[in-house]
Amino acid sequence: MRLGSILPSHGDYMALMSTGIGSIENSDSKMEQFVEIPEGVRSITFDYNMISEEPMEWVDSEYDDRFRVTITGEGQEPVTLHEQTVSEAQWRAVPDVNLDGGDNTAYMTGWMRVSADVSSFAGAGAVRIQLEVLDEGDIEYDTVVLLDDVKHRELC
Ligand SMILES: [Ca+2]
Ligand SMILES: [Ca+2]
Ligand SMILES: [Ca+2]
Repeated sequence: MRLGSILPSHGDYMALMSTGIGSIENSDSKMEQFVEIPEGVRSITFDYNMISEEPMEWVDSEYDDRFRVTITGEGQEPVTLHEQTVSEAQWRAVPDVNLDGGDNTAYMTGWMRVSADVSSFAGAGAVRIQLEVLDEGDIEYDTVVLLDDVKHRELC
């Protein structure tokens, strides 16, 4: 699978989440999974590449799409493991990607590796891990997040 000239960070496959294509009513997109984090697991790691048409025209505006990863323990409030907003990202142009709507100048963060501490949830029963790509302020200018190489890491 590929999006323009963008290739997966590992292997041949990657997952795509979007505020446009494939999302409900052309807006937010959500993936969630209930998992048990085994005793001794310290962190989860994943790679993501955020692509958006909001840059550079709408950086630091009220249009500020975001990618957010949260973890929620049984009966607890969600804890944010990672959040990337359009306004806070470092962007580079991807001339061969044009998402539906918006304009024709798309930018990407490039593949970023996240390692998030989940040690306090290890051995504590089922947790919900939620990944969201959120439209903030508009639904015209879309944002896509590519995901790859999701893993957990044991304490050693
Ligand atoms: Ca477009
Ligand atoms: Ca743009
Ligand atoms: Ca948007």
